[in-house]
Amino acid sequence: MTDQERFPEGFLWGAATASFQIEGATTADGRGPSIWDTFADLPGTVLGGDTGEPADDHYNRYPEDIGLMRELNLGAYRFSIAWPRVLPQGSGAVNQAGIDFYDRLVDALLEAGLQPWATLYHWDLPQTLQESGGWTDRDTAEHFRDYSAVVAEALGDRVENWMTLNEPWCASFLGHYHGVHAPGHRDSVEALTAAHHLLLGHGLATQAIRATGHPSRVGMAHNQAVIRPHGASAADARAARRADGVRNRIFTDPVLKGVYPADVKADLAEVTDFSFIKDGDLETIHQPLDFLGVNYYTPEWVAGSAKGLDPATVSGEGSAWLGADPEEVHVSQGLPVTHMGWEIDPTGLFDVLQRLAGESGGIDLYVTENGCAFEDSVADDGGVHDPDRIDYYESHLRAALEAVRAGIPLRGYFAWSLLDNFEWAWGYSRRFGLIHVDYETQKRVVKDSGKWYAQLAQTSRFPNR
Ligand code: IFM
Repeated sequence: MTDQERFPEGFLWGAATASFQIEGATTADGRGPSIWDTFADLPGTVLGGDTGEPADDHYNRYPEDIGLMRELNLGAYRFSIAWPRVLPQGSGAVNQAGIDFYDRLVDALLEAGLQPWATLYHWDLPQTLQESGGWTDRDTAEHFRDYSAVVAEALGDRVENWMTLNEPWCASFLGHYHGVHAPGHRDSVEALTAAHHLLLGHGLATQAIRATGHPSRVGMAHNQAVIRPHGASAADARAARRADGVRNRIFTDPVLKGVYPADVKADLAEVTDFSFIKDGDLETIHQPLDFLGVNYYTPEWVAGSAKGLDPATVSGEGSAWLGADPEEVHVSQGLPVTHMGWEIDPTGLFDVLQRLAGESGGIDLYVTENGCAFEDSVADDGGVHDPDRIDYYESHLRAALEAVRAGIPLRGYFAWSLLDNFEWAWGYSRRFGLIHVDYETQKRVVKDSGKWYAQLAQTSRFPNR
């Protein structure tokens, strides 16, 4: 193996999770309900009627989980803070017991030699705030700033790396347009309004973290979609431009450039007049960032119309993305898929890193999520043998290494996920972990992919297989 096969000195190896997906203990120690508790309780929203209980009972088992992180040789752990643990009503009275949990977690991580990387919003909005409109209500952005200030004040002496939002596209569009995530609404204007207020919240929270005076690096974790035209026609190119606008540039242009893209505003002129954007908002949103997180799983191919395509490959007719023309569709390419049905194409990871490196002006990039679900089970020998997941990780990490060699400032990689967990509308049926969790007994088993990742994290070289 040549040195070309080695990640650079100091490259950060981590794994990621999110509060609602792993913590369980949804009523412990004064935690208030979140929109995901409410949504999951509604019939037909989550596969199998699964809820945030028991998840991985990480709230009680975090010491064991940190032991496993050490076994995996991780240098960093990305987790999210549950807003309703800290402020059960979303604003107002702070629940000290909620802060205490994250205090204990952060202390234990540092003691184990792991850097804590905290995300402030990974979708568990306090239910009380939803009752006054949630992210469609401008005040929610200000409540998010206040909550961020409380957390950054409490943990900022030990947490240096902060992500304000995780995947604002999911929180706004899956939650308010497609209706498959909490709060489960289907309304274009709501979705666009929520997206703007999330971005405003990001800007305000960034200022609040910095105002604590603790040394901090602030970023955001984007699921920048890799949108590719299916064919060479002008209609496919137009569909790709439009989908890219509403999936990506509507988030990255305000954050990185302080503007909304003109073509997106024109495309959506019949949907909204954008009057939710107030004077000064774009300046607030456009805060200088210390890094950008990239969450990547799969590319998407789009076409201007389904005419002439195999119907079995086409999806999303009528509503492929917010603002899509009725004929515009997604087209699958027949590549191997994960248990999510997502096509596997590591070249998308290189492409997204290259693009964001160009757009973000040279700030550090981190892959803040990348990984795959497969149908794992514990074998008779007690192990979990998941060669497909190792293939997925290896191919994507080779793309990441190619990006590093091309001069892209990629500084680290967080596998999604540390543990099998609650995969939102798919409940516990989709397993993304490097560590298998038996939800009945809470027994953890490091999968073969976890052992493979542990070797990579130790040596920064691809293990022999
Ligand atoms: O599980 C999710 C995570 O919460 C956000 N990014 C995508 C993952 C896999 O779907």
